[in-house]
Amino acid sequence: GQVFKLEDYRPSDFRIPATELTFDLAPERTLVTAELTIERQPGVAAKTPLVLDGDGLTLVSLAIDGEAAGAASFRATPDSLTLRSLPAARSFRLTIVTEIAPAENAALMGLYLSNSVYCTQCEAEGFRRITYFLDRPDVLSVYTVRIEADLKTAPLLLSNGNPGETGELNGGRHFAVWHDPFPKPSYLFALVAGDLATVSDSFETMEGRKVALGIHVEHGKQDRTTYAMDALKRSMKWDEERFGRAYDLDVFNIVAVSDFNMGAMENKGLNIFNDKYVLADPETATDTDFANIEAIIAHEYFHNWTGNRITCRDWFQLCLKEGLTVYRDQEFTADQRSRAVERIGDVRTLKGHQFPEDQGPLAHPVRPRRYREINNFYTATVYEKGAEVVRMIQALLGPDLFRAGMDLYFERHDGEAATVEEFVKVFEDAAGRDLSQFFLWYQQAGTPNVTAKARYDEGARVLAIDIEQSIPPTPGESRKKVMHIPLAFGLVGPDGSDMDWKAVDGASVENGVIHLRKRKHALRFSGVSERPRLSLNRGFSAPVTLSVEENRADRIFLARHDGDLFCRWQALNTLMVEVLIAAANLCRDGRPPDFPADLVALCGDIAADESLEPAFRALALTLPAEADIAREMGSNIDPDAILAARTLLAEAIGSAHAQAFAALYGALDSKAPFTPDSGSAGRRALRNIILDYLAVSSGEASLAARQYADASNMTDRAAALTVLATRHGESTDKAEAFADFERRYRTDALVLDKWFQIQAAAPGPAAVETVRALGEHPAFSLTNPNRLRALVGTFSTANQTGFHRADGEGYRFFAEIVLQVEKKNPQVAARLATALRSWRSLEPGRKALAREVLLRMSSAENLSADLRDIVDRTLA
Ligand code: HT7
Ligand code: ZN
Repeated sequence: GQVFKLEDYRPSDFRIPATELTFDLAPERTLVTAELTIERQPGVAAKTPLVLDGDGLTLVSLAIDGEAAGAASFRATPDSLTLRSLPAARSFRLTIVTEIAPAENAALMGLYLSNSVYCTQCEAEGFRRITYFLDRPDVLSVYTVRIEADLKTAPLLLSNGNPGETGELNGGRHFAVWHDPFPKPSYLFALVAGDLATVSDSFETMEGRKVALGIHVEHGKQDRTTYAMDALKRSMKWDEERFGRAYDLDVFNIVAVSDFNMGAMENKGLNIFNDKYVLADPETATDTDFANIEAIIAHEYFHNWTGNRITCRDWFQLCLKEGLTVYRDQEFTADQRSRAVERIGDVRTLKGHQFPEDQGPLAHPVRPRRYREINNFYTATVYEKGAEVVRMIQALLGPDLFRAGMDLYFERHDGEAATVEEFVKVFEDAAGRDLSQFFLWYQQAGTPNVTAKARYDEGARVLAIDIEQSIPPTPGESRKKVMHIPLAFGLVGPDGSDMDWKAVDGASVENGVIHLRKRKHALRFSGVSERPRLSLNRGFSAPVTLSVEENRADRIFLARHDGDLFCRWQALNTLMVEVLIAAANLCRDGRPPDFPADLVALCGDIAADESLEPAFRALALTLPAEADIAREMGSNIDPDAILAARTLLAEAIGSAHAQAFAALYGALDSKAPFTPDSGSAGRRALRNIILDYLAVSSGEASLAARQYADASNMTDRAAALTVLATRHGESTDKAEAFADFERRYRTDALVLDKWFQIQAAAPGPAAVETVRALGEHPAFSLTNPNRLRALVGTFSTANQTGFHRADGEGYRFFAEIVLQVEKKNPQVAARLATALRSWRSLEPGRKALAREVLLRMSSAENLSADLRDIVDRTLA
């Protein structure tokens, strides 16, 4: 396959200032007429050929300036349309008619049918599956779209922009015209046609524009859109207040479809969503579902300015829109909910997804320099680490200069396709700062390691801190440059409050932040009245792996008293990981581990601490996941030993506090009607983690069974079912609850996904057989990405002992499925396959078995570019 390189970027020789599309929709044969106004760029020779992108297209006809093109004047293949003899005039019109079959499109890219609804997905390169075009993000065009379809089966006709003329046609057909005045790249084009129910609302912008809002869902699901609509209006308001950005069209539409490769898509004025991220009510959605809906609705809406009004010059700049927009949606959630809890959640996601990526064979910079398949670069590094880099810019500049930089970005680049250099330049210009060393965060892959050691000189009242950074090698980058790493910090005194200090080397310390710009720093702080505890990387100010040489007692102290709640959580989490690694090593040797009493006591105190919000307590009490423990171990991983250690620690904590936990469980029982607000969700989260401790320490299934039966909402019901699945192996309570859930929700695919998911995550060697059997369930489907992710995605990413079963059966089953899926939907198959990325960290037996299946996949016939790219890089 071809390798695309950042350094090879060249602007296009042609522009397409206007695009008029007519869709004559039919499932098996849709005709697409594209009338393109093409303009040669100044200085480009008239003999320069025009090469348009295609992907699997059939050309029906081609005309230039209204005249049918002679066969000798062009060459059409499924993948390109080349015109060699073009009119001498700078500007001319092309009329291209192509024929496509939406009903046959299982890749879910381009125009396809989802439950009889026509819909499109064009990012990154799906538009070329609809018509021949300059399908690259720096070619911006003004679109006018006419849709013709059957009136009965497709009464709703939507595209980007504002609505225009509509009317009836012969033969039971009708049409609608849409016009989007904002020039946009082809990846933001969208069309929807089908029979959907519409929920309407409105929003008045700060500029006085009255915007008609529509959410379109399957008939009968209208009541499940209340939360999404509310989240949309809150997002619109927040972007005005926080960033001064108002919406710019007369309508904003959201459509929910059930077959979708990712979460959602920010098409201009017409966001298309995976229905999982729109539909929610207390009976069918968990608190996590509500939170995801709020975040994704916000994320796609925020793209209107960061992605659509200012788009990317090329796909290497993907983080320009994605990292920035994730940062914006994280800030939105922090303002809507609890900032500390949101930050801890975001860091858990980063460490759980991005750190393993950055530390394995698929590592790449936030702005990659090369790719074979762009679909494989919608990664945690581009999105989540990309957001961390923006967060660091805001930390370096402070809120006011950051806002000034953002204002300058919108002012300078509105309507353009921009680069990461241009983005960073606005902050340099707004703040008068040099960010050239900082820019390495975009260019170098790998998670920096930072080590720190503090020494206190009582006589001199001086604290000395030695800090060192190193960045491990990553694929294709063996030598790393020294980065600019901002570490927020505090010195915590004996009473738990922050102490005063004075930096002796003022150059590296500014506003409570240590700026590492060299490999090694020896810092000194004077005027420190007593021996402090060092609270470092507060709020996770830099996405690094930090090891502070300190004694356990200091860490326990920080876990109890650090004024920075993120660091308090981090200290406790680090203590747990250390203890669990030691315990896993003992379990592996068949020796019983022992858990330190101070840590067990601390967990009880946190559970009982009413001064802490319940959501924080729930996060603190959540033991590091098996995969987190594995990542911290780094090598020679035996998932069975890790599971054993984790279960024993849960038992130890649960038994030590059995009475107090039972009382807390009772006290948190709410009879009030369900509300999805973060305070109520936090109380449910705490109660459900306590249920897990009570279950594992008592071995009694009755409590979880009762909660399952009495549950008045899906959060409590699913939590009880999870406890039954993970803590009560073969009980009849468990069997009955699972049977009941299936009966209740068998016709509701999104809810039944939870049933697939919970079973797929249940640990132990039998999981492979369970998952294999569930693959035969009538509600399961290999072609629906949500079903596939619920069952196979969960099994491979959230079931360490099942997937990594010692005999390799988990891997073999997984490879079978990936190869089947790949034939229809390569993009989803490739994403699933990344579950094997950390195979080199496994113990030798599993490592050899994992390598075997990777090699088997690699030698499969006709491997798609998507899967080939992932498998080759994973094995390299
Ligand atoms: N920008 C969107 C990415 C996306 C996507 C990419 C490739 C293939 C299918 C896709 N669906 C959505 C979503 C976002 O980040 O907002
Ligand atoms: Zn996005």
